[in-house]
Amino acid sequence: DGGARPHVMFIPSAGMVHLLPFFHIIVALVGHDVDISVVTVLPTVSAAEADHFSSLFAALPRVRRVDFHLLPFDASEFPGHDPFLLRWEALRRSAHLFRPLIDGAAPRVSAVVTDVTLTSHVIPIAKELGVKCHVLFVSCTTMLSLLAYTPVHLDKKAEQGPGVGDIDIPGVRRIPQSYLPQPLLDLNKLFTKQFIDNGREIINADGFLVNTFDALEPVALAALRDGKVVPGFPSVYAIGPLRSQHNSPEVEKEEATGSPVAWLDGQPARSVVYVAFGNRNAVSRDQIREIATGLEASGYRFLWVLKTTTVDRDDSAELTDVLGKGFLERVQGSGLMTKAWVDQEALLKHPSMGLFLSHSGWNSVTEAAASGVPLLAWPRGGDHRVNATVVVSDGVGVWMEH
Ligand code: BUP
Repeated sequence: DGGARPHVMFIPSAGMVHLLPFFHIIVALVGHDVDISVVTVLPTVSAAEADHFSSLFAALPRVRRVDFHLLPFDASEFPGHDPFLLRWEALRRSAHLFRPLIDGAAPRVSAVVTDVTLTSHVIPIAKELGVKCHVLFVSCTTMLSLLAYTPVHLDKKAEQGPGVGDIDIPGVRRIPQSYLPQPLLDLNKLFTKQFIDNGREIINADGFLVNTFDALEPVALAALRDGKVVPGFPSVYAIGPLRSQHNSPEVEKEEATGSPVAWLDGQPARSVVYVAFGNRNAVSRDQIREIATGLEASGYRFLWVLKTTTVDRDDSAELTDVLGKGFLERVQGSGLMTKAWVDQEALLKHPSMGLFLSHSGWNSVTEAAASGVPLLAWPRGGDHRVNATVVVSDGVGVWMEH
């Protein structure tokens, strides 16, 4: 751009799984010769998102915050839908407002980095304005190949009859129907519509930044780069594992809520089972009770981050109500339970960590792989089963399929 200092505008989406990789890359870019602005949609869906945005802007005053106001959105059109999916839809319906934001920014925006949930709307706007558009992809490369190939698969499948069926991604692997994000099985679902719209548009991106590394997903990376999945697929850069940088807002947060770390300090090396199912996966009371019974019976020490609702703002249950007083007393000393936000990445690096029982959300998988903590995958929904195939094929853990 004529030697001028570039200006990168980040347009993230909603949900910690989508936001944390953005925060990591923004923190890593600060200090380089680049202007940064971050589009911030308010209010956020969860309290964790709000906290992280606040600490990001407080810690990095030179990063410009560009507030974004959604148009009114009537969620009652989609009863019972996940609040994060609804936010993606609300964003898509307000997405034409990104045009003046990008076009009117000073200094002129040189590149946009957006989230995959917004690609069908943001890529065309960036193209029209002559601004480069990269996508920061927050799941695994196998999932990216599935996103790219699903529209092709469905076009072919439509000729053969109804249903989705297994999806055999050229050069990558066959994904059995039962491993797919389950809403995909219903072509009328909101998730499916978004997935297909985004899947068709991604070929027009200028490139993909994926939170993975070559040794973790060599086959899927090669297949996309060689055009085996979809001919002419944009460049794919494996930039992971993304992690908090020193002095990042996340690190400060960990110091503020240090108690799980203090507890881990008192445990023998490699002795603790860490149990956490991410930030937006509610586990039912029955499942919680079963997990509690299993952990107690195993006799291992454990650290359990418990979430009983999809959105943390709604989580008012007390640990005693959920687990029962008797259990809490019996495991005192050998088990630590918390409902607070923890710095998972820091916890996983702790020498006393021995095993991670995880829903196999992609951030969790990369964090465990980067820390050398083996995973026991218990996929819940969404991309988790596809991620679990990577856990197994790359030897970073096991998945007891059931
Ligand atoms: Br909860 C929680 N501390 O207390 P995933 C999560 N995290 O640092 P998700 C914390 O949030 P989906 C907490 O380290 C990871 O980076 C965790 O991302 C961090 O799953 C992130 O693992 C969670 O990809 O989404 O957000 O539940 O179900 O869509 O995978």
